[in-house]
Amino acid sequence: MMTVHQACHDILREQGLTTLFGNPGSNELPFLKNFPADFRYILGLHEGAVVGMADGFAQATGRPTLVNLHSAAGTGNAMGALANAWNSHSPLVVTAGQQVRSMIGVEALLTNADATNLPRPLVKWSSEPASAQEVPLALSRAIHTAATPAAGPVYLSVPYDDWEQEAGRGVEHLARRRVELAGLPSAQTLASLAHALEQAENPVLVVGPDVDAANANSFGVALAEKLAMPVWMAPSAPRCAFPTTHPCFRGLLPASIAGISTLLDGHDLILVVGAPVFRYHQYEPGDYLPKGARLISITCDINEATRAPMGDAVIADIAATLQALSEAVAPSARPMPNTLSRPDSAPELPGPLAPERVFDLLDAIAPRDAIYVNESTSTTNLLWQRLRMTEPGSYYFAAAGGLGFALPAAVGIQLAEPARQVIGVIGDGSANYGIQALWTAAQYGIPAIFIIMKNGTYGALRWFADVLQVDDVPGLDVPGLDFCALARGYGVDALHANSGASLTAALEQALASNKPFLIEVETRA
Ligand code: TZD
Ligand code: CA
Repeated sequence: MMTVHQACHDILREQGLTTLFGNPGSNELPFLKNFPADFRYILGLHEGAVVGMADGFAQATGRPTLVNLHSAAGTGNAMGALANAWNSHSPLVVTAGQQVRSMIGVEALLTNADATNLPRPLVKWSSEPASAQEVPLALSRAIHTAATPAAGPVYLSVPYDDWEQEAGRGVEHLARRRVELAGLPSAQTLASLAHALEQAENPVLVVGPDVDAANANSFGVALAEKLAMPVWMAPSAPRCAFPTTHPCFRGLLPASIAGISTLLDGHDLILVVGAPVFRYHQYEPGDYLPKGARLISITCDINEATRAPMGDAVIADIAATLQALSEAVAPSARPMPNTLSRPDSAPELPGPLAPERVFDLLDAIAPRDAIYVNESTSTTNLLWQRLRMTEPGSYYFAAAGGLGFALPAAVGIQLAEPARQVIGVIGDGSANYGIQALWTAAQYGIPAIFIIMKNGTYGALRWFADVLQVDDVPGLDVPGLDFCALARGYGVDALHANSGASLTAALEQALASNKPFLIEVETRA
């Protein structure tokens, strides 16, 4: 006889979900029993950290990734991280243990009452199967739903007495199923896109996170070069989809309605690929588009396509479409844009380091293919100006702006990418929302580097208070934190830096250590 437990483990193995990020409780123990030797369990000490690590891992591998949380309380702790995963199209298969079926009705301790509604609206699909025999089918469906474009988290609640039940007849078909979206636009749609690009006098390309997620960066480069187009990164960028040293690259679009239309003024065609149109942040009303401009977006996400307030959208496979388009368009005779000049290197001044100086030193010393995970909110624009990022998968940021992503995600990404150095650049405010991931890095020997930018304040909120013209707001400073002590408490080596020389020495030591390493650097607010 095959049990539900065996059937589900076969599905997970065949579908390649053998890394499990979790935090267990009693409801989950029967699922975890006899944990197979070819699986690995990555324990996180808080569910926000668990989902943040899994999110990083899922984004870096592009693969559906298994998460196991404890019932309602564990799921609740994970919701902030789930907001980021939902917005980054992360294929997370989140499972949670439920009380035994016969005690759900009386709401025994650790019952996940209304389990399927709890994670909504941050999941594509949510289920608690009606019987034990439907658990394997639900798991299979969960995996394929999570992974199919637009990818995203799904949620599956399983009563813990289901695992030892006998699986239903025919269950063996599930493990080897393949589900794929064949999403190349029709020849007609492609021809009309190519025509629009060729006819435009001054086209501009805006690339977003799903270009990087689809590993389609080189097709974006090919298209930009053929049409000698300037290229901008879509606002509030969660990933870097274009080499920042390329002559066509212009930088990060501002995250406001007026800011974007002002900046793109003069373009008659705006092609947006792999991004929402647009992920605005600060409210600066204005025209959605510059005068005379047409906008076309190519997206894998029907919600992104339909909620955009302007322009046309094509819902399609990002990589296949960008490739086909880059091959279809005739080269333009326009001159190539000039490479942006690099900002002057920041001088060393007395006192805390300027963030610019931190980035200059880091850029000089980090491997060229380093992966940056950023959650230093007030210094994001400076980071983009000063850290060169040329390889696909070089940059990650919380896609919903929910803090607590970067520190855990750095750990998950480093686990997924052992051949590249992951460097988290994290504010002294942000670091506290996912700090427990330091323990996971230490225990599993995951050698990510964490640079804590210690300016003693919620810098981005000070900036926003200025934008909103609000004064005397309480709760914006975070003095009295010792991140070296916190890191050591979790088992991670740490050094404090308060000068260019001490930062460089700490970075050299961290890079050579092949262990997780935290550097607390005093920075200017
Ligand atoms: N809580 C969560 C989960 N997400 C948030 N985005 C916030 C609160 C609000 N918030 C921001 O949007 S930025 C920020 C907060 C508290 C300050 C982060 O401070 P930091 O970085 O020290 O990490 P800077 O560079 O000093 O801004
Ligand atoms: Ca700060």
